[in-house]
Amino acid sequence: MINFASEQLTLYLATDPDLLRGRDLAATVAEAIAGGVTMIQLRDKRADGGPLYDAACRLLAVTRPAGVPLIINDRLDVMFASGADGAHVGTTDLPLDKARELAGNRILGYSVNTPEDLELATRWGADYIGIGPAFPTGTKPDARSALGLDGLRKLAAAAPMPAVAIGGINLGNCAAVRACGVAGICVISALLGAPDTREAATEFRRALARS
Ligand code: 3NM
Repeated sequence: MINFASEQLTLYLATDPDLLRGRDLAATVAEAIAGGVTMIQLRDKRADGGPLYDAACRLLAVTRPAGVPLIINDRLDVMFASGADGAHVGTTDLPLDKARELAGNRILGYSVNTPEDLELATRWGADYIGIGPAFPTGTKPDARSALGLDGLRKLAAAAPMPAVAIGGINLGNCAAVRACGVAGICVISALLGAPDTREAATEFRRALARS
């Protein structure tokens, strides 16, 4: 198990099976890490437990040697079974208080869109929060309303724990997002939709280093 440090949030990749274009998930994640991704979330809302467990084990074979934490979206059972480093829950997933109780000292993230979400994240001790969507996104059909840079800045300033911004983040806006006071950015389509994931990750790290 990998301990949590806020620098691990710098460039956070969440996976999406619909963006793989036939590529192998673990190989793609390895490319992302080679390019500078610092944290991985296995996110597949439609997968059954068995395939998700298999995917988590395959990803751990890549993330562990690199010292990059692997977080499982929603499924704490898959986190425990695979030995992954943590879980991320949203407002319609397993309740945060229960997730915290179960996760123990593993990393626990929570999705925040409102001050009420932040209050819950604080009360139940989320290790980090994902504030979003920052901008409109096509990747999450049920995403809540976009916060924009002002909304993002306000929630990040009020958060006692480190935050990543998520939703519609790309190379063009990542520096402005980072300047809102978040520890990092969480990206799906601008990494997995790019022709070359490694190159895209390298460009994100360069853009963030300049911000
Ligand atoms: N969660 P992309 S937005 C998975 O607001 C997810 O909590 C969000 O994908 C939230 O980088 C989102 O392609 C989708 O916009 C992010």
